[in-house]
Amino acid sequence: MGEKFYITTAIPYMNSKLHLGQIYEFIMADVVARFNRLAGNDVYFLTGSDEHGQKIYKAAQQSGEDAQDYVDKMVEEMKRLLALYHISHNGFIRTTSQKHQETVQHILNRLKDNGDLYKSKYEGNYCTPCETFFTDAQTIEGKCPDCGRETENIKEENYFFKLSNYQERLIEHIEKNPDFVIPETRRNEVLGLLKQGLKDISVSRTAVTWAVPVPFDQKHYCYVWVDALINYISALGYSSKEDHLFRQFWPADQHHIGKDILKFHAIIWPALLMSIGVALPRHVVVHGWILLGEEKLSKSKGITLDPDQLAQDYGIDAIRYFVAREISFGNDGSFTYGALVKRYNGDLSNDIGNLVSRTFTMVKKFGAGKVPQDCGAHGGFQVQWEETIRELEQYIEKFKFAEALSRLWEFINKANKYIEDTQPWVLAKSDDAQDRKKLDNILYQLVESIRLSSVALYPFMPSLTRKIFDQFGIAEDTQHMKLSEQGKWGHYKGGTKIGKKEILFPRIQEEKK
Ligand code: ME8
Repeated sequence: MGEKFYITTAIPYMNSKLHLGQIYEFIMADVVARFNRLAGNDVYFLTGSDEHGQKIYKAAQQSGEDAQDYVDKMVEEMKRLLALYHISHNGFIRTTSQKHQETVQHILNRLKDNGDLYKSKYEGNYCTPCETFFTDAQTIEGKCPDCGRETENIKEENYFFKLSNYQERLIEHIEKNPDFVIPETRRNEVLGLLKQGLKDISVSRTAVTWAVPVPFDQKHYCYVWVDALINYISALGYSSKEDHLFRQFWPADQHHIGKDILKFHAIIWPALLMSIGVALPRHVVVHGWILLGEEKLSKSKGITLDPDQLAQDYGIDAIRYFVAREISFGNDGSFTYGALVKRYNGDLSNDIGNLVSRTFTMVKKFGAGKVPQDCGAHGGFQVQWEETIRELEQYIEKFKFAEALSRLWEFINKANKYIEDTQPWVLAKSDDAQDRKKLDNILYQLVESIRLSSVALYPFMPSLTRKIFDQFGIAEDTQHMKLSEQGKWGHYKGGTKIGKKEILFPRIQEEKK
């Protein structure tokens, strides 16, 4: 039996349709979640929606809707996109849910009882798009240092959280747990911030009422970031009677987030947890940004990065593959159609697509539509597979997704070369029984190589695996595969009747305009 594995994504703001940057985070967390299931771990994958605060309230007002109706609709839209992109989350937490709000109130009470809250005047700046407070010194000509937009000058009485009290303990924790923040560059960034010194932070607002009410002061509403961070434990039932998930899965093994929200996850969140006496998450895994580069300007030419359009034009598998293969995880990466088409036509259509297609055709022609039985003579392929999967697992553990895929492609292309080298069509012409045996063995090994590649690809392209299995008549339940069984050479014995041929990745003739 494997280990428990709790993985979360950030919960996106529900003020607009999900964009590719947010979807990128879901895809990569999904790859990790699916890989852990394949490895036999007991996975709980959480995502959800950040629904409170000024930004969302404004968006609802602008669309002339009641805020709750507005977020209800946005959440449905988000869930539709999660399903479209094959995100396999186990839980979905909404910050406007009763359960979540009760936990937020419980925690505010706890912080107050601990003496970690005090009331004071806040005078400074607020960036609504980032939902962040900035001092005058932090702003750049009055603009937000993070997003460059105008900030609002605010003067309010707020409750403050004594973040400054946690500075030393946070430094100690990060120094003792060097992989608390991954990658190292982000860890150093956090340590830098901590060593500069921490200021106490506002955790309530009076001017923003689309928020969780502070239980001990009617005039105050919880600051949206404190509200949002708590999702990671409210979703598991922390502070409620139904807390079995919390007991089973907390602490989180991985919080996946983008680089812009590092401070909230690596400083504020752990400090809040320390204050309420809850264990800290094991790793905060930080990815870079998807940059649209100059193509962002090409909307007028009809180029769009709309997730629905991308799905329609290239298919979900190809988009998932592309971001995992092309972007060096942890760094920023450009999304360009040129690179997408190149990967699509090269890696997908040419390499794996052709391997499947040629093998299918040969099984149909030379094997009378039936995959030959495993005869036990596996030669070098078995060893190569074992090396491939071992290295692939190591890469994934280190979040080196591009390298993992590149390593798998070496194996796939060895299978392609095996066809050239063994020339099954020559053997097929021979009447010799030995040649027939050889041919059968070649075909079996090709199908087994394809099947195993499909198992390893399942976390990246779950629907591709199903399609490939169907073509070769493999009735495996893809959702419940384990590397220790289905990932072993020879697990499949052959003898299945092939299904219908389907071109997996029809070539794209030219760059989409
Ligand atoms: O920050 N490339 O929500 P959000 C890659 N509600 N990742 C990107 C990206 C891009 N271009 N743009 C955004 C929030 N992201 C809060 C989170 S969690 C308790 C509360 C990532 O909708 C971003 O870094 O602005 C974040 O991890 C996630 O998408 C949601 O961003």
